[in-house]
Amino acid sequence: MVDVYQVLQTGIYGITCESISAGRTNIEVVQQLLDAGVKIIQYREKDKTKREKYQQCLTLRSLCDAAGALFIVNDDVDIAMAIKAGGVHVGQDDLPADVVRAIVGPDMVIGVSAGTPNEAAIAVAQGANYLGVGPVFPTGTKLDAGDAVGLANLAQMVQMYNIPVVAIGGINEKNIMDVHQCGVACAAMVSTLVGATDIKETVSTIWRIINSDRR
Ligand code: 3NM
Repeated sequence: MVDVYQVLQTGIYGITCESISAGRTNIEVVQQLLDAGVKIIQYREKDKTKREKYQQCLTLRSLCDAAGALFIVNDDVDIAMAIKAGGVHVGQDDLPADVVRAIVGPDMVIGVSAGTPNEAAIAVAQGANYLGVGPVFPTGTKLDAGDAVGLANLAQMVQMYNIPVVAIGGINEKNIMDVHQCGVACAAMVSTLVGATDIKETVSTIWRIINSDRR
C-alpha cells in the first residue's frame, strides 16, 4: 500500500500531457518518471476520448502499482473508479470535493485545485486530502489557468491549511528552489518533465536542488 501522506511529501509530482511529450506516449513518459523515482503521477489528458483515456489509465495504474507510486486521475471520477486509481484530482469547474467523496468512498485520495484562499477553504471543509495551488507562475500548458498566484500568496496558503499543498504552474529547474522554500509538499510539473529530452536527468537535477534546500 502506498502511504499517501509520505508520497505527497516527496517533492516532485508528475503530470501527463501527450501532445507536449516530444513524440513519446503517456505510457513511455510515465515509465521514465517512475524509473527516475517519481512517486506521484497524475493522468491529465485533454486530447483523447474517454475510451482511450481509460485504456491508458489501466496500463498506468499497473505501472504505478509496480513502482509503489500513487496514481491519480484528473477530472474523470468515473475512470478513477473504474480502474481503482489511488486518487482523483478535480478543479473548480468539476464536481465539488464532498460530492466526489460520496462517489469514490473513504479511501481514494481527493486533490482539489484552488487559486484563492476562499476556494482552498471550501475544498478543505469538503474533505480534500491535498490542495493544488496555481498557477504559481504564468504557464502555456493550461490556457485557462488564470492569473499567476505568485510565491508570496503560495507561501501564505501553505501556512493557512493543515493539508499538503502541491504547487503547480510554470515550475522548472530555475524556480523550483523558490517554490520549495514556500513550504509546499510537492511541485507539480507538466512541460518541464514530460517535455524534457532526458526525463531522468531532469528529475535528478530537480531533486538535487530540493534536497540541497532540505539540508
Ligand atoms: N493546472 P506546466 S496550471 C494543469 O493553476 C495545470 O491549477 C494549473 O503546466 C492550475 O507545469 C497547470 O507545464 C499546467 O506549467 C501546468
